[in-house]
Amino acid sequence: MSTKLSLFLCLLYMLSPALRAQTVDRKASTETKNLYENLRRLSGRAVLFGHQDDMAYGVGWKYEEGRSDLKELSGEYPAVFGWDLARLERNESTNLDGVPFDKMREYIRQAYALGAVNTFSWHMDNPLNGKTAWDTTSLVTVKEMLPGGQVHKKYRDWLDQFAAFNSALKGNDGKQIPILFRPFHEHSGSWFWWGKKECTPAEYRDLWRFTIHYLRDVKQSHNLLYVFNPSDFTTEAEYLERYPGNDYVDVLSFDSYQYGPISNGEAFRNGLALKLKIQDSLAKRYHKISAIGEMGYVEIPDPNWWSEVVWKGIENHTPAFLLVWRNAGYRPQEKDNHYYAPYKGQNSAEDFLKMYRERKFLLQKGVAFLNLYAKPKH
Ligand code: BMA
Repeated sequence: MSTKLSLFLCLLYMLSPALRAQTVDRKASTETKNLYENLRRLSGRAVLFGHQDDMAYGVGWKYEEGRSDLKELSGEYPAVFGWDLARLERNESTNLDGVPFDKMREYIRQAYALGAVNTFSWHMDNPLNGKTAWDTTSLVTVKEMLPGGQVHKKYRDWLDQFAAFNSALKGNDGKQIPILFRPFHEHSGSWFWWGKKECTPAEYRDLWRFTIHYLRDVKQSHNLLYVFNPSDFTTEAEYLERYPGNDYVDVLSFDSYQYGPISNGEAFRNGLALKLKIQDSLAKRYHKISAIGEMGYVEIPDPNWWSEVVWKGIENHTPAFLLVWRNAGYRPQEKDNHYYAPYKGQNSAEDFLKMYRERKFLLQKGVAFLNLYAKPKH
């Protein structure tokens, strides 16, 4: 082999992982591309710990500057902050859980300034009948949102609203804040209008692709990484049933909750491990990030849940992050206690701290040190 040819092959080999692992948006901002590459490289080395609405409220408090249940327990904010955009499409000033969008914007800025990651879900209303995300009475909503459909224009208007909110998300450094966007989540279940029984796989994929095309190419939003997110699955084929293709997904994720008694922990742990095994192997093959979009056990009654159930389900796998759902606390309407992250004095708090101290879970200071928005170091 000539020296030139071997040099060329050598260069190609060195470049190929970077070339194969491209963001859905080739024009994504530098910070967005860096975040993607850093999360990819982190997989298997650390699990970033995330929490929905962390700065907004917790168990027994709401909108108190500087507070966070996780910070009061561990001294640190989470590494990943989840926010939900439902009601943005209604032009309302607060989201479905009462978080004012103005405040949300500030929290997102703060999280970015702290070096943490922001992710969006969107429990979007049913555009066909104006009911909520949980309305499953119509089997044609997704079809009617596609080009030529009855509510296609309405959907474009909603995406315009999304893009306007999103484009105002600028950091103190003047840069557009990168966001992991997880639309139409838990699609392998049938509790949202975009669910498994509510639309066909082809309709789901078309809606996904249209959404990306519109945000990326029409609205020129270049700060988004796209997160695919089924809930239950037990085989690779099931996982991929509604997969829109490698050109449309940056992060592979799923949602998984433990329900019922503590003794269900073993089944939950095994389920977690199986899902991660399937997803990690795809992520490796497709050069994507693997993550857990949502996870939790309401009220965390198991004092060893983090070490014995969650960590044991994860330890042989490579999710880059996990996110636990919101700490709403007591909900008068539902008359239940609704929280998923441990807080000071909570039943599982010591066990969580143990995992945190062993660096199994990384919180805000850990990610600040890694500098996820800068060019990857190694
Ligand atoms: C659910 C619950 C609801 C909430 C919704 C969207 O799991 O937490 O109370 O409205 O998520 O955040």
